[in-house]
Amino acid sequence: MKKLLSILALSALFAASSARATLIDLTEFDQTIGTNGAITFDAGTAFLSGTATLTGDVVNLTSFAWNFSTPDYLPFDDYAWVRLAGTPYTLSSVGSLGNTDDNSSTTGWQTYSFDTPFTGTIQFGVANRVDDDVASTLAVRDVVSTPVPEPSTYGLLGGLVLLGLVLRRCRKA
Ligand SMILES: [Ca+2]
Repeated sequence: MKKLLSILALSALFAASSARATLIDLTEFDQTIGTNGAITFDAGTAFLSGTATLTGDVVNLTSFAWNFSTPDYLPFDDYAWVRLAGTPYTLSSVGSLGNTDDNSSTTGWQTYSFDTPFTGTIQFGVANRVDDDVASTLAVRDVVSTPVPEPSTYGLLGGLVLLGLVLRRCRKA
């Protein structure tokens, strides 16, 4: 009986401590398509092009992957951003990638990791600048969150620990 309880307690402990990372479904985000824009989804990857945004609320976001690609050139300084709780951060731009001879450049897949898991409204976006021609693309995938253990898990764990202590005490008496 005690062995069984120990196993149960260990199982509960494991379940509580190893809160598994989960992927957030980007298709549940709100899409805004502006001028000459489009958003498409391919196996969990969102492709935003032209001028478009993808906005949603996340809980305990730990990381996401992004890739900015552009066939545009200066002074048509298209750019891509992520906005966290209203504060924008530029991911990349035509200017930062630099003009290329073949008019096509890309950051390749990059991982954006949070030191502290982010909870709140997140927006991914890409925009044309100067004119609406020659669409740049921001691709986003692997939007990963780490769920916090549910209160019921803590309750179960606490109950099992208490039961174990009581049984141990009874045995000693
Ligand atoms: Ca452009």
